[in-house]
Amino acid sequence: MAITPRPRYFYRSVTFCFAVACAILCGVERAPLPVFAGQGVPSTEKSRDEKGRPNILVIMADDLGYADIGVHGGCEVPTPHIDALAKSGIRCTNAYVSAPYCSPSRAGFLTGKYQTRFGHEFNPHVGDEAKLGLPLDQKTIADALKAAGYRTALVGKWHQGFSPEHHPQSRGFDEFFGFLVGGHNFLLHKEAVPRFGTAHSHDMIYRGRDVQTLEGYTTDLFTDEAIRFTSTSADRPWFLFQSFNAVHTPLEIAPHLESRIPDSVKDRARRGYLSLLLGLDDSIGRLLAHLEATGQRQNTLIFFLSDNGGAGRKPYLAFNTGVNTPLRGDKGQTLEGGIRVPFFVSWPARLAAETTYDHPLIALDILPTACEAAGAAIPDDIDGVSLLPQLTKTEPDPSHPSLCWRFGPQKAIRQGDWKLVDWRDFNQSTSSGWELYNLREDIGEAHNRAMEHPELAARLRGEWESWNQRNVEPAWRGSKTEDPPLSRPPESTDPLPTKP
Ligand SMILES: [Ca+2]
Repeated sequence: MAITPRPRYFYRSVTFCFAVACAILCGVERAPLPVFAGQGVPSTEKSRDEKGRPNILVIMADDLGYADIGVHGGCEVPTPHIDALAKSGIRCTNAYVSAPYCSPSRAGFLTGKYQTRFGHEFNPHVGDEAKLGLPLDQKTIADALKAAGYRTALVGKWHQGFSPEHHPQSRGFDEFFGFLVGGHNFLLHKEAVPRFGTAHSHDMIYRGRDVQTLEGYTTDLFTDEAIRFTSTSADRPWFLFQSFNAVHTPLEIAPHLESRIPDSVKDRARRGYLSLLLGLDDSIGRLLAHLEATGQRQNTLIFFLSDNGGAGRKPYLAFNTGVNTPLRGDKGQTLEGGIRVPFFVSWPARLAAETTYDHPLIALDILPTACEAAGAAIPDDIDGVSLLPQLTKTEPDPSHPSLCWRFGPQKAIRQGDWKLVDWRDFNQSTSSGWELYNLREDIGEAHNRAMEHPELAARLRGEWESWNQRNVEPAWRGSKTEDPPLSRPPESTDPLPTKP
């Protein structure tokens, strides 16, 4: 459980020195911090409002393998900045997202609600993205913090709809720099012609609602933008959703990072993944060093997580080589590898460093936690709960009696150490049926205990069924790989059949 912390100033000093040293070693001079008119020398008072409210930063990685970061044992390339961020606060070891897939997971985080309650069960696929997206009657974390007086921005991936009504600036974000769909290439060329309609919507990066012509590396450009947004002098705190698309496909190898990938890694796809991971880690280091240098780090509440698990090496699971060991399964599955993610909470002014929180929590909790920290009203119709009471105690209590998932035919419920799960591979026509695992003893979900504990399995199934009563039919169907016929109602009653 919680580790007795050293004096906070110790970690502040270590973290700052480490961040500065790493920033120098990793070539921060390659992209110096921008200086804007009227800013002058960074002030330690910048972005602090009279009420002392924190800035709020959510750093989301995309399809990050659970085991690929140093703090979880990854060693193929170092991730010193992600690791330092974990150590600067609380590493949550049983943290989940509400879906094993990009768009529904993000819809859950953004609203604080199980996305199956409002039909956002699957990705809005490219052909339909012009009309589909986060349902317009839902409010986002940006809406809540904007209403409380925060400046709000989204940088990077949106994936919550393409239409003007679904645009981030229609959903609570004052500023937007990034792309609207589910993926994007990383190496940008000014001569490229923007085009929409492919899986990666190449070269469609927007500032606000205007397409940009850009050259560079998207991970770096998104970090430049984050630094710009958090450098703007203001008497109001800010909320930034820093939504990196690394380490999602395409697995492009950046020329400026390739020399840091070990020669021992021969597989080109894996080399591409590690290139994306190096770029992500460098960027997080640069952003955190900026917050430190501008006096904002202490009173910035930072969440770091991935939107779902690594995609492994299964081509039908958006192959990215991400490694989730010791967890079983990958992106797209309700096994632990799809839904349990790296998750850290760092707020040096309020939370102890070098600690862990081991009870189950879910990304739905970010919205109410941020609202409580900001003194903002917490919406009363959400499923997430504020984690502050747990994270600020030395003996935290469980925040949720149970957590539940539905993703097409796949289902799961976690209660204490036990998990009941019905999962499938995208290449299988049937799901597993209900299986029961004790995650404390069996984190790899290797030993199905359903036959040993039929009453427990039946009770958990009943609780999942009760939870499911509050869900609705999907507002649109997923692709036939993620949403196969076995989970669908008869075709004649299906209002939104999948596009061919
Ligand atoms: Ca994802």
